[in-house]
Amino acid sequence: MNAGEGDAVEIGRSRRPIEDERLVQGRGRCVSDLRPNRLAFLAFVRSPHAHARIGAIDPSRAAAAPGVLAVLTAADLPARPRPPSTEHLATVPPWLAGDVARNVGEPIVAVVAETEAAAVDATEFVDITYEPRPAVTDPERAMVDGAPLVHPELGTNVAFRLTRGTGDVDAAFAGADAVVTRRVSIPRLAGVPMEPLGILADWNAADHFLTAWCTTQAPWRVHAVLAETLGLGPDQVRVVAPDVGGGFGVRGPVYGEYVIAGWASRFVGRPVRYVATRREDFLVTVAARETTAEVALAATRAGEFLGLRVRGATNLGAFAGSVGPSHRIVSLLTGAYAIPAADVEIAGVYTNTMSTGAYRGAGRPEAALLIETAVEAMARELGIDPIELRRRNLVQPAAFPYRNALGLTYDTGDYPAALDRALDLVGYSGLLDERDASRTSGAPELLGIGVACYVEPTGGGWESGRVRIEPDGKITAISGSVAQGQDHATTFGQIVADRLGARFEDVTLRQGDTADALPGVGTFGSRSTVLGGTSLSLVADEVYAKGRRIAAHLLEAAPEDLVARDGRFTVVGVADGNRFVSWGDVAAAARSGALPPEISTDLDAKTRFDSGTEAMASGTCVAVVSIDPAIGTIRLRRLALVHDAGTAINPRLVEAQVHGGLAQGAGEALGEWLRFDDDGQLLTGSLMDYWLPHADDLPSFEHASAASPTYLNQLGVKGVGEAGTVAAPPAILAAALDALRPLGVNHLGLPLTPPRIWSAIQAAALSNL
Ligand code: MCN
Repeated sequence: MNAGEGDAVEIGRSRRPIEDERLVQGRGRCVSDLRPNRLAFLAFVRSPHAHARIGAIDPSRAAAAPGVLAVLTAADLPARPRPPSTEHLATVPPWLAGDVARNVGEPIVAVVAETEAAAVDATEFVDITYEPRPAVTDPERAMVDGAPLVHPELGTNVAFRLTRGTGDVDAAFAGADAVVTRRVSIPRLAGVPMEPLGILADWNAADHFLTAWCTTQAPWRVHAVLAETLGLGPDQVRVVAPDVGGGFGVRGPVYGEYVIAGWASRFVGRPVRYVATRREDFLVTVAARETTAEVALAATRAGEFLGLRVRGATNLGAFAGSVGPSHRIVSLLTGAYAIPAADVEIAGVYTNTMSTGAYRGAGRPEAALLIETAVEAMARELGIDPIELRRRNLVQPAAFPYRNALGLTYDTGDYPAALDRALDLVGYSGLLDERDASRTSGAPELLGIGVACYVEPTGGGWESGRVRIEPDGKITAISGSVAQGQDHATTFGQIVADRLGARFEDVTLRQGDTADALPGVGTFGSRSTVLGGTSLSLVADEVYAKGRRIAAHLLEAAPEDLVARDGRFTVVGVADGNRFVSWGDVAAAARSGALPPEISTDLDAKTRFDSGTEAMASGTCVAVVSIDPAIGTIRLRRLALVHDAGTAINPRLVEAQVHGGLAQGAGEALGEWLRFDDDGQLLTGSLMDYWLPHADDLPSFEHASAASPTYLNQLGVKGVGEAGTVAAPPAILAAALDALRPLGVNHLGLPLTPPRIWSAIQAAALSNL
């Protein structure tokens, strides 16, 4: 028996993360810390127009500018291959725009120079003539006949209409006692990782080999695209994700800037680095959310949900190679509730804005906001307490595995228990008294309490893992996952140590480097613990079994009688403290050549794990806000989350993830908003204009666990990375509506900026006259 099977020492332990000290002290190595000899720099001329025909491009003045090594246009690069996608979904951006620019910021010319300043200066000398064309930035307007077409050859701006549903929805609505309908607009967001987009590409002409270090969550994706575009074999490219200052989903795509840097490095025969400025990062990095939908919910008088109908449109920006987060939205719209019939549709629409994609939650927050808004509205309509209404409709523990009306399977959970736990955590009845007092005492601020229940599918696809016992008995674990701050070295080290019965200190994790020759997928979608963790656990078990066989031979015992703990194999029930062999002894024996041939000496194993079905994490969030009705300001007083991550490998890190997610969710609710004017110019393209929450905008978060281990993997783990971003916006919105209830405000949109709140209060006052 290894320690991982029933006698866990590390799993469940709140270890301090081993990577944080280095990162917090600024000793990380990010792309911009890398300065090889003869480093050259890349800068881009980007479209100033949201939509324009590009006329003549004259790079001659730029090419002659001091320090300039090369000026590249679309004509110098190979065409970008279209993904094998269907219908209107094969519109990947060209590496550099050739004849048409489709959004502000689209790269048109790349300049390589001796210094960063020389490269940026030279971009000013590129002469381009543009014929501006009408642009469209709003997806609903883009769907109207006669709207400017982003890709005229498609004849429409609608890239897809994604539908899901089962059950007789018409009958459900016809037979309902109550129907509520709400229009919900989810603002466009930016991911804003601390480190802007960056790449350093280094072509070695002698070896015909390209090495690229980049800010990616998926080095193997970048590897594939670089190899294909540069016409290189897989063994001629190495991609490394060094320390990456935040990914949040928006570092998942393969950005054209990566490819151009690789191309430029080969062209000038020098290492070439590109690091976006913050303003460029706002223009280039995929944006997210921006979905508007009408949601209708039908229920009986007693509050039993009967049916759900949703029609919505999401802004794809100028290009889309897949349906992106929309596939999540359409499968999650029934949320944590048992709704027997549903009929939903989300249209993906092209506009002249930068492309959108996955950002922490990626479809889960959109779905949660839509269903929770409808649930709140229904509670008001029926006059039923919103918590009681939720309780009556939550998927019950006995129903698992549960298949929702949109075709998604939920594995395990106890949603009512999580709800109760969350209410306990905040001392709900006391809070109600405080809220009621704020309504009657003439206090300057109104208090509001909001609750949201959510589900978070985690761990889709496959991931790889490899475990190797080194000659000295130390352990190397290699994962296809790659952390950008999630502390995988700690968590995965804990898993491997337990499964091998080894010391945590003896395990080293390697990840993020394709030179490790372990093809992997990457880190996003709260997948790494479920898939990366489980694959390491499985291979550690395999290595353990081989190691134990060797140890048994050395100890002259039966393998089944051995146990490994703290790096040593001992015979169960034998008190002799000297009768043990360490992993070092096992490794030495394996190399000695002295073992009988029937004993395997290969202490190195790798595997891929695919759980088939995603593990459904879930939970409940409670928010408390206060609003000054005189000026519309809102203050987030409390934010509490009870999350079910199944088995928590490291409860401290689960909580850390919850905190990060809640902060980003609070940002979405309270102020974040990426906005364009009608001409497609970005209005909030700097940190002076794009509001992000500061520490003093946020309360001290509260968190508790509700563990329902999954049967989908041997560790029982579910993910947690996105929980807070899914849960916080609807809870905060519900709290704001609760605060304003005495003033007759029935509907509010995100973000909850003071002018919007104030306007809603004024509108309610006018309609109550
Ligand atoms: N964990 C655990 N036990 C579990 C589940 C998770 O101990 N049962 C802990 C582990 O420390 C694990 C971490 O929580 O390392 C996150 O686990 P998981 O939910 O599997 O998520 P991933 O590791 O796949 O990380 C992705 C997730 C996502 S989708 C976004 S977006 C996000 C997030 O992580 N981006 C982040 N958290 C982030 N945190 C930082 N600092 N930076 C980002 O870019």
